[in-house]
Amino acid sequence: MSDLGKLKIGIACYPLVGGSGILASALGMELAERGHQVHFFSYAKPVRLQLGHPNLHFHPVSVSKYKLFEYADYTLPLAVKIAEVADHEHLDIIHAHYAVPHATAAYIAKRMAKQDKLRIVTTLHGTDTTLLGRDPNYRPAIEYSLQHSDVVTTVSESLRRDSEKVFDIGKPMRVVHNFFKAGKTTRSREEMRLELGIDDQMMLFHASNVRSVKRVDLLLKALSLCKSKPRLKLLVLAGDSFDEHRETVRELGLEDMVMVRTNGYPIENYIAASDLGIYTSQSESFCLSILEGMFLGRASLAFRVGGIPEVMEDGVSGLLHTFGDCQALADSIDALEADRDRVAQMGEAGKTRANTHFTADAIVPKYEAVYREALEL
Ligand code: GMT
Repeated sequence: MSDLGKLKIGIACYPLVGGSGILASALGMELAERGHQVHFFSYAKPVRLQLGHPNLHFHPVSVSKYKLFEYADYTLPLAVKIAEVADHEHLDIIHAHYAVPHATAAYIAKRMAKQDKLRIVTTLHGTDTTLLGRDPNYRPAIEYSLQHSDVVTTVSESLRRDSEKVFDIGKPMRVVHNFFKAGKTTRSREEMRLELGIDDQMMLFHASNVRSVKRVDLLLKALSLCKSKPRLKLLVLAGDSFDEHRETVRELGLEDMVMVRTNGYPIENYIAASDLGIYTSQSESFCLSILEGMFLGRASLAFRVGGIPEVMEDGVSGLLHTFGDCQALADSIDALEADRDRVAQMGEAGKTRANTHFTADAIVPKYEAVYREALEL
């Protein structure tokens, strides 16, 4: 740590279009702005990480593909890179975003590094608990890595409760909610809607990696049950291939309603062009996409799962329904299609809530406090 209390922080995360990598990137950029030295570790540059700030550094991790290995190993090269940089740069903290394999690599790195003051903070993001934490091939290794993290945080109360049921780590977990900082839109709403072929229809919006936990099948089913179908469009910003859902779109006769974009950047342009978010996940620790919508004044409809009720307030900044109740979701879409003023009111309420609770200025100091706590241990 420097005399001025600025830290040297390593961040290990996934580089893909996934909430944990997005949050880690945003956090790193904010920490750099606040005068800390931030070193990113990943196998590719995280998609939303904008390098260029003198305090931001990226250390790519190369994986060797030996013939003997049926599955290339990433954990060890990641640990080696973290240890090398920790020694060279005198890192204070390694912040592992998503336990597998980042927390394990951080622990190995700490044991290898010559500097004994290195502290590990691990943030659980969701499926590292809810999916991998229940997998007997992973659970003991995750638990061990969390036990050897100095501080463990989760992105919602709900995920903390779930994680404490799954893992016995011998210390309390801390909740630090996610944050978002909206960038400026680069194209107007009118221009975007023209390009998407939308006039005055209500444009529903869904952004996710469209994997099975997101239950895109239920999203499409709810859409098919709407009476206002001719006046609706759905835009899916898919972080992964949408191919496996195309058959369902055809079966339900939704071809004319559903638009899919796999490279939806900047996301702000698409959200601003839309009217209402829609999320049907069976499990969601936070749902960063709902928060992104809130910052741009867009309300969402969702199933009441995981941390979603901590992000948006039912009936105020959006509407929540019991998981799986596609008819209730469809009824809400119909009601809101007929009452655009209510959609706008909920959007404004969400924006106020987002700007009160989930800004970088509200959340980043909480991580800084966690780092200082870890260093005092
Ligand atoms: O499920 C995803 O969308 C990706 C995953 C990740 O870790 O990259 O998202 C998880 O972390 C996000 C950021 O903290 C949360 O907003 C998501 O709710 C969470 N996803 C799940 O728990 C399914």
